[in-house]
Amino acid sequence: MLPTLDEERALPQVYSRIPFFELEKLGFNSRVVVVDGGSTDNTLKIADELGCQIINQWGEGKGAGIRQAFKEFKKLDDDVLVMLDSDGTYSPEEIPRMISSIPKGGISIGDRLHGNLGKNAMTRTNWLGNHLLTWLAVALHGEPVNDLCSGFWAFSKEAVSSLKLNSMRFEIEAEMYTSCAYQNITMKHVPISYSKRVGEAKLGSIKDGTSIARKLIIRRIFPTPHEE
Ligand SMILES: Nc1nc2c(ncn2[C@@H]2O[C@H](COP(=O)(O)OP(=O)(O)OP(=O)(O)O)[C@@H](O)[C@H]2O)c(=O)[nH]1
Ligand SMILES: [Mg+2]
Repeated sequence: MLPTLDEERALPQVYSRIPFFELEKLGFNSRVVVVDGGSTDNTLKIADELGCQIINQWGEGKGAGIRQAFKEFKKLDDDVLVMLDSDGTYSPEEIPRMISSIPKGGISIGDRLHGNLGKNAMTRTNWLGNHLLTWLAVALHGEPVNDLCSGFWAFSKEAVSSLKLNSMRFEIEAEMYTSCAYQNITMKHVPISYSKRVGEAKLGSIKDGTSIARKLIIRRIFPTPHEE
């Protein structure tokens, strides 16, 4: 699953790096689903030309899009779901390793902070923010996590069914972590590579960092959302 919002430059590169043949050798019959938050560039046209299935999300925000894609996934009988940002920061070549690291019924989370962090891949502000938010998550919720805001996750079918989420924007990953903590979903942390983004960032470090911290605090008081 590739969440997109105006990623016309990065999407073809990300798609072409997906190791379909290697996945097939591992026994997976894979396909690519693009969940789009209302791109106004050529993202949708490109996704269509590449043969991706497209989900046009209702509403805005990465969280809303991912939750909608989870709903669609739950209707199917697929074994595994892999999600990575479509901005060229993550390495699709690492998908097989992420999948083989999934614990039984659990989730593997790509860890950029103890992985191969490329030069200029993350701004200093984001580096600090990622460490602070990860620390805050563990301080509040107790479960170990190495890289709270990672955009590269691999889920077992059971884990997708158990997650309880209501995030609209970039708090979604933090809430996936808190849901793992409260729904007893096993997490495995897998060191991954992280590179400089292609195209414009949609996340505002301070504004979205604050929303993520707020979400972590809310989930300490109300561990699960009232309605999904
Ligand atoms: N479906 C959907 N995807 C979105 C939306 N907003 C952003 N995305 C995608 O979510 C991914 C993460 O967004 P980014 O802007 O890269 O944010 P980030 O990775 O947290 O921040 P940077 O480190 O600055 O790149 C990218 O693939 C975006 O295209 C949205 O509203 N809906
Ligand atoms: Mg990004």
